[in-house]
Amino acid sequence: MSFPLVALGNPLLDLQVDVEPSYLEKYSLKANDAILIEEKHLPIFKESLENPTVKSIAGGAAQNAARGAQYILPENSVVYFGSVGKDDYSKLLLEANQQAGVKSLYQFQDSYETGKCAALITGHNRSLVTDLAAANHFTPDHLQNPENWEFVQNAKFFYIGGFHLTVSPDAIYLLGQHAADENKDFSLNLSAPFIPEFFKDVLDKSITFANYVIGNETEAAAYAKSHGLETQDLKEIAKYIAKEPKVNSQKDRTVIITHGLEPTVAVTYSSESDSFVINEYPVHALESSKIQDTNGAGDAFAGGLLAGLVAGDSLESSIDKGQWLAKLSIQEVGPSFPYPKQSY
Ligand code: 26A
Repeated sequence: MSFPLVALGNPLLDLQVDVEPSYLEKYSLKANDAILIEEKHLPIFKESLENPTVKSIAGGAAQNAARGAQYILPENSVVYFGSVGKDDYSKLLLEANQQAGVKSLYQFQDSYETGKCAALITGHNRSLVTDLAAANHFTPDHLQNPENWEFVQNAKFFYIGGFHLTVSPDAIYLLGQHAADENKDFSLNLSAPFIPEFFKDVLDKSITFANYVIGNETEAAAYAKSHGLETQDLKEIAKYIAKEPKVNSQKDRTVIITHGLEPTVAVTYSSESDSFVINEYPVHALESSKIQDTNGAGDAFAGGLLAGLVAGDSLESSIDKGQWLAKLSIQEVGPSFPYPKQSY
C-alpha cells in the first residue's frame, strides 16, 4: 500500500543565522525555544536576511519529520499537508519535499506569504521565532477535498505537529476522529513548551485521539506545570499523559519523551490491564565537535521513530531509528539529512 503516513503541520522556510547571545538578549529570547513572533521581534527577519551567515532551508517541524520518515521508508510512503503562499519560498519547500520523496498536498493562499522561521543559532542551541503567515490559514475543508481525502482514507498512520494546534484544531480533530473510527494510529508531537502552556484545552482534546505522544523534557515540564502536576519526573509525567482519556479504546497509548543526551523515556498505558510498561532507551551520542547545529534534531527523532512504527517495528527499534536519524541530522545544516542516503 502506498502513502501509509499522513503528516499535518505548518510549512515554513527557515532563515538560519548564527548570532551572539547578546542578540537573543536584545529581543528577550531564550537560547533554546520556539515562539510565535510578536511585534517587538519584527526586525529579526530583515536582520536575518542581512546577516552574512544566513541560510534558507526547508523547515516546519512536521514537514521536517515527514522528510525524515521518508528518508528511511520505501518510496511513496509520506504525504504532507500544510498551507503556503504562492511564492518563491513555497517553491523551495516543494522542491525540498520532492527531493526527499514526500508528497506535498499544500493548500495555497492567494493573500498570504509562505511562513518563515528565524532559526537563531548560538553554539549548540537554537531559538526559533516564527511568522506563520499562510501556514496560519490552513482549513479542514482542504483535507475533505475528495482528491485529498483519498490519501487520508488510504493512510494507516497520522502525525500531527503540535505547532499546528495553534492553527486548525478542527483539522486535527477531523483526522483524529477518522483515525479512531478506523482504528488507525494517530501520533502527536508536543512541539514546544508554549503548546501545553497556552493551548492546554486543544492539546487535551487532541491527545484523546492519540496513541502516540512525542515530546522532550522541556515540553513535558511545561505540560506538568499547566496540568498542575506536582512532579518533575519525566516518567511520572509520561504516565499521566499516557493515562489521559482516549477515544479509541482498542489501542494503548505510548508517550515518548526525549531528554537531550539522557536516555529517552517511553511509557505505555494499557487500560485493559490498568498497567504501565516503562522503559528507557539510550541515545546515539555524537562527539560534540561533529555537531553542525541542533535545528530540527527533535523532528529528525520523530521522523525516524515514525518510520519504524509505520513499518511495524518494535517500539525499541523505532526509538533507535529516531536516535539514529537525529544523530545524522545534527551533522547537517538545519533540519536536513545527508545525501546520498545512509542506511540504518
Ligand atoms: C507555530 N510555530 C511556532 C511553528 C514553528 C515551527 N514549525 C511549525 N510551527 N516554530 C518553529 N518551527 C520549526 O521547527 C523546526 C525545528 O524543530 C522550524 O521551521 C524548524 O525547522
